[in-house]
Amino acid sequence: MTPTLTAFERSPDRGRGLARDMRVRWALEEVGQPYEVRLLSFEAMKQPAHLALHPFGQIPTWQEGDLALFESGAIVLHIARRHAGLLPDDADARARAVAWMFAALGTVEPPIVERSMALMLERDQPWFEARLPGLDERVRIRLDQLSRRLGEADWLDGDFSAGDLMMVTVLQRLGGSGLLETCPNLEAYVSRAEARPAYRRAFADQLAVFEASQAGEAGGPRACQGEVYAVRPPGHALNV
Ligand SMILES: N[C@@H](CCC(=O)N[C@@H](CS)C(=O)NCC(=O)O)C(=O)O
Repeated sequence: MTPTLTAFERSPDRGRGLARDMRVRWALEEVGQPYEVRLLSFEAMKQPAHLALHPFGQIPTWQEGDLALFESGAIVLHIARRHAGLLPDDADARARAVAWMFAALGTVEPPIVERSMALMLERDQPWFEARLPGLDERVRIRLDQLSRRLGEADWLDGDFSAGDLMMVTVLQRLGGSGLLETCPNLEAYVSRAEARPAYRRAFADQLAVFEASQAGEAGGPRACQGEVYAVRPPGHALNV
């Protein structure tokens, strides 16, 4: 059965591939599995039909027969376990690849998201300028540690794996911040991943969705100085 994932009907990142359906699209392209995409408006994501699939009213979700999943990490892990190409055969190496997935989502992503949410939502606060250096520093610490571990290697642990896929999608969220550039080996790591044919196919597909959404439409999300802003219903923080 062909799986269906959900994605933004009109991604606030303007097709830069930062929305988390990109992780799932990329994983599916890596393992060569076809899929369908159901596009959702921000309003539809908060309706009961979608909340039944995703308790937090977000994308992506995954439906395949009787199985419904949410959380990009869980979905990518599911794909990687079912299909060859994203996890090594050796049991120990497989466990380490999964550890890198968790590291990406649980250790590296939180300070990056905290920083971008502050830029998005707190910029006008009088204390924002004083807060930003601390947010930058927390990101820099993780980047330095990751950079030291990666060293001169192409990938985090042997061949490209779901751990690299997840880590790269997390690091991409630093685009425009100037922080990734402080670690040239991490910058090269991201570029190496982005050159993969599977990544390029997934990127093109999500970009085509955004471009179609823009045809004939005015207003909506806009990008400013590398950070993403979006028109959103009052009281809703829009988490890209
Ligand atoms: N931890 C979740 C995060 C999901 C998430 O933040 N999705 C964003 C798009 S990338 C979203 O749906 N934002 C809209 C909202 O939070 O209302 C995952 O990895 O799937």
